[in-house]
Amino acid sequence: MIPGTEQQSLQAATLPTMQIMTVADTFVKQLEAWGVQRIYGVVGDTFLDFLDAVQRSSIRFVAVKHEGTAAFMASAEAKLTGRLGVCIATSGPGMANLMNGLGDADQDRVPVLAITGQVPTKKIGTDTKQYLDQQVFIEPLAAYSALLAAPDATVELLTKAIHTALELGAVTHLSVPKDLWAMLQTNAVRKRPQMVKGVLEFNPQDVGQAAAIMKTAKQPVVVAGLGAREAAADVVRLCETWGAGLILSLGAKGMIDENCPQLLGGIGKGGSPQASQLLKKADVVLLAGDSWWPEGYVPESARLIQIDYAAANIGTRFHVELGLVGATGQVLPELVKRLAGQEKNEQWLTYIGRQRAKWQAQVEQEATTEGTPVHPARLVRALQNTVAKDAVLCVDTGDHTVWFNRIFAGSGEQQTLFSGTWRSMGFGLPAAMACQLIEPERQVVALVGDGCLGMTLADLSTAVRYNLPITVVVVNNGNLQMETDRQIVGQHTTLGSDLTNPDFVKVAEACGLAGFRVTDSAELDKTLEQALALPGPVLVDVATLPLTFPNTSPQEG
Ligand SMILES: Cc1ncc(C[n+]2csc(CCOP(=O)(O)OP(=O)(O)O)c2C)c(N)n1
Repeated sequence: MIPGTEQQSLQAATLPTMQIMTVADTFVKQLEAWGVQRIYGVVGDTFLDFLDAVQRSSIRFVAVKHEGTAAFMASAEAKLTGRLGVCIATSGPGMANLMNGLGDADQDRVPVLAITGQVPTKKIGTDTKQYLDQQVFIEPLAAYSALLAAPDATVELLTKAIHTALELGAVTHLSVPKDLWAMLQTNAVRKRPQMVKGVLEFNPQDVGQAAAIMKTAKQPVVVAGLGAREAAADVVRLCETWGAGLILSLGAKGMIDENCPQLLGGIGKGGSPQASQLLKKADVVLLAGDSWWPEGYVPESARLIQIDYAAANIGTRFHVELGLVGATGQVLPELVKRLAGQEKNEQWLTYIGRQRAKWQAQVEQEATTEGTPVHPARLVRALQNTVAKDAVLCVDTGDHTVWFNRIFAGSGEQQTLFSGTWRSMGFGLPAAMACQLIEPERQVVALVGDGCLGMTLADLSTAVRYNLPITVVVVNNGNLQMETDRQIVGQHTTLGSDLTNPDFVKVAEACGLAGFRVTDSAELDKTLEQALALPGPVLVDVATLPLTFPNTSPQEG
């Protein structure tokens, strides 16, 4: 149907009411049917009818200051809950602003639906203001994108977009021309299908093949990633049974109690040198739910086994001898069963213990460095001392991320959210706001650099608007330190990487947050405790040393 031509005949009075609704109401009811509770966005004239429908529904529209914030919030919601995150923007510039947050969702493979208003149908393809071929624009980031071209396609397109996002862990996108929202359509909203998924039964021979490789190991190592979050206890059990060292990738930070005796920290820039040395010596490495491995850290001669729920993730970045496609929670217990009772290499375990002691001594030394300004490691230690055992930590992108990764010893119950693969600045504040909206009772902390906060500063007032008691901790070193490090190590100028910052405490107070400033490590723990105990949003600006991160290499990302 050409939009508009049959609308007059679709009078609600003459047709069954169940079947006749505006596109906007149908859209909203279909989102409700899939359990969507929040939509993040910035108002635009291309979806005002949609907002009216949201107002009539159970869904909350979360109005933010920048569409990038909206997309990061949707991505963070998906990262925290595994459910669909939804964001909305207007055509042209609104959509362009969304893209950074969508990049984050895409690369961290979480389900996000982006909705964008489009110019009126009769203007599509013309030179009209704010027109953009949205499907072409979003193509590299979205697993599915479509333009709603007729009211009766609403239910089918939206179901496909939601379903695809959830099944693939991907970004999907729908464009809706502004004139379509108010039109009537005739299809009933579809209930979310109940999904009964078969339990993956591994052929015993195939699991046996993995166990056989593992039994050849004299120096085994497990690398666990975010994909093993649900199976953290199984990861530890496997390491015990197999006598393996344990290394966590960045996304898995906080997933396992750091008192685990075989845990040697992380790999990559924020990791421990001991973990890298361990990997160099490893003869068999099992990757559990981890497809991220920084270049230069992949052992050349070890035999690699990778467990991942998606076959597409296996062996894409490094050579894998055997891939096991399935949930870590299903595969790991099978491996534990097959390795039970096998003799462990005590020498290897002693070596792991020694390396762990060395690593812990180094961390201890850095984390207890006192003084003014504050050492970034000391700041991370203060956070570790003061945050709740089940806190959510939203960590932004910069040297503060790698200090966090290096120093923070989690309880195993905390959840840490990063812009893991996209590595965008400006993730921390939006992510913390989304997490606090979703879990109002839980303690939520954002750890952000001064450069990162500068990118999202306007949205401090969003935390006030929704009375979100988040604590924003600013690592204020006056620099885009991660890039300054690379400039210095690569013998470049430091052009452009110094920052001209406002007084963050004054800005916070002007926005309605409580503000604290810390310049000396002696005040740190006490101030954080005070800030964390406040019932409303608070910012703690910590003056930190502009240190070049240890072992920075000019190439490493
Ligand atoms: C949106 C975006 N722009 C630029 C970069 C490149 N970049 C990575 S880290 C970084 C510096 C971050 O500075 P800051 O927030 O002050 O944190 P610090 O490194 O000082 O801890 C920059 C510019 C990026 N990752 N994302």
